[in-house]
Amino acid sequence: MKRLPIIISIAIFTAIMACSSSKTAADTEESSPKEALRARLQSVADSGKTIFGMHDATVYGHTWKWEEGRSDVKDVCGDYPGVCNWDLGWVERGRQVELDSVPFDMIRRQVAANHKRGGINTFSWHLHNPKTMGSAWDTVSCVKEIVTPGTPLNDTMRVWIGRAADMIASMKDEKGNAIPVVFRPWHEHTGKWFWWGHAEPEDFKALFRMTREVFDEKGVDNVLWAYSPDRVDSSEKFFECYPGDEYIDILGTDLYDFTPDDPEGYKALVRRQLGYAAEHAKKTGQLVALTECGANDVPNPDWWDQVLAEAVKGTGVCYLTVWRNAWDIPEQVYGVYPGHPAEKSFLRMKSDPSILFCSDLNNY
Ligand code: BMA
Repeated sequence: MKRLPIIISIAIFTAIMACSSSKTAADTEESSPKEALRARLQSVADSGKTIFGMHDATVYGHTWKWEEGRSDVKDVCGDYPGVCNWDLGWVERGRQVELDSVPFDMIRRQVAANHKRGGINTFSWHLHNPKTMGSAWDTVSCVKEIVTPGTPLNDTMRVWIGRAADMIASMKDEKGNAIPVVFRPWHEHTGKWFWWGHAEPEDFKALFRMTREVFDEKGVDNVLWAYSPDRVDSSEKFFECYPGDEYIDILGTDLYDFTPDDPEGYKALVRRQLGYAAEHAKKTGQLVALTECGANDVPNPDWWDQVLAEAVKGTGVCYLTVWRNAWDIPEQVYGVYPGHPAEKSFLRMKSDPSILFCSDLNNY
């Protein structure tokens, strides 16, 4: 074959490379909303920092409700949490409000508002027991039937998961683009308080895989998937019900502080359990998060900066999420509010450069 002059060869080669590299599958992947979210969380983890998050943070608080965009956290420190968690409970039955009475339309608006200001949105799901139509806390066993094809409960659950998928797919920005979110179904399965906590390990894995399958069938792809066992005493237990790396993007864990008189005990618990996740994530490149935590009523006035912020330092956790300041149950306080005895500690945590709030996320 006749040789082309060197300069023409270089030009052709460069043109081919430019063309093909702008269209590779990897590039398309990287520019998807989900991959953009993964990259942001990864860069937070790489910087050794942790985003502070809270459940239902901008729709109600300790003494108020349905003031969209208000936040007890912002009332105290002038900034929003960087992660807002929302719940899908009751979407499975086609309801317009979730189980704590937050309208799904309000959630949609607040997810978009949080996304617009640079915040990250996550979802949990306290869904009904499909066998009894009782609540998530109705522990009548049903998972084996759910994961057995051809059973009525399998059909029901496919419809229910489909409704969750549609709701998540409906999270859009003002231009109509999908907003990437973290979804954390079947949380705290190592505890015995939710019906899915009573499944055999293989059935639990099948339930998780089936959930992803339904999302995939519907083409819902704006989701990073999180796994979040409650406290366990070994790495084996942590991964006993794990559906597999291909199903999970974020290795999370839910750990509440029930021992306010023993701050060292809680810190050790958090570090030990996040260690199980981090050890695995080191091999796979997954993210690690403290997906739910809190101390009800925050009885230790130094808890935020001296216990929580200290517990996550050096663990590689990209975000932590505390539960709600319940509008309907005044004794349920997992965040802060103006005048709370631990307010000063919260402000000290806010000024810790390793704990990020919403406005810090513009750098990620
Ligand atoms: C629980 C409590 C309940 C609430 C549920 C779902 O931990 O806060 O009051 O209904 O979460 O948000």
